[in-house]
Amino acid sequence: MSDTLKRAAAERAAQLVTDGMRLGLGTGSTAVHFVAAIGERVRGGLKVVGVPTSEATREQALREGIPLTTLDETPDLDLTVDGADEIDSDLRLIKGGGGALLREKIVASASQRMIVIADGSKLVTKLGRYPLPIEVMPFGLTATERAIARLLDSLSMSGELRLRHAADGAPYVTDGGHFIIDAHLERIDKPNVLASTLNNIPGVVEHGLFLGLATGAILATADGLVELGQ
Ligand code: ABF
Repeated sequence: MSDTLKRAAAERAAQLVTDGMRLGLGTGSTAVHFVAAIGERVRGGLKVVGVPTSEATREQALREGIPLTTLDETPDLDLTVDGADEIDSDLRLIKGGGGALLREKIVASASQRMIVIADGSKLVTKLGRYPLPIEVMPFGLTATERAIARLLDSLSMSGELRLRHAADGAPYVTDGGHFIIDAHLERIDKPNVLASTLNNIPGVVEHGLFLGLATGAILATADGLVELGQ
């Protein structure tokens, strides 16, 4: 059921793509359907170029025959379509459960529009139940983790910080060669304050709070598609 909903949202987003668009191609099990739908349209004659947000998406896009570019060649994108782990009614997001948050944020920031595609279960009234991914430098890991804990304390927030591990038990390593600390916060009352202060910690590379980046969302529910923004 959930995969059917993800596909429905992705296929609706693919209909918004027109000839000549420079696309950001998202990552994750919902974005996979978007990349597949764009691949099908490209094979039918659609002319677009895409910037993938992960190595996994790059490989899929190549298999689909989607022409790829980079942000160095094409620094301004028209539209990014990507999934999310949580979205609120103000289009604020938690992303990074799939580990690609850094490239996802760089690509979304280079895009005029960003549309989130998800099944309706991702819509929340308050962000934070989903653990917030924080991408950190391996160098100084423990010091960075302590700095994050001190910051949370100063914001009167509590929650466990857990280093993400891969299936083989080793620390999970992102496409950029960094680690991820998942912050189990349960609720984030002031996302703007948390986002900006996290970015002030030197060992923090990026975090999964995407604020002011999404311009629209397509959420698939059992009752049909819900579209927010544009
Ligand atoms: C990417 O994939 C990530 O930012 C997010 O963690 C995940 C979305 O999950 P799903 O696989 O459910 O689409 O968009």
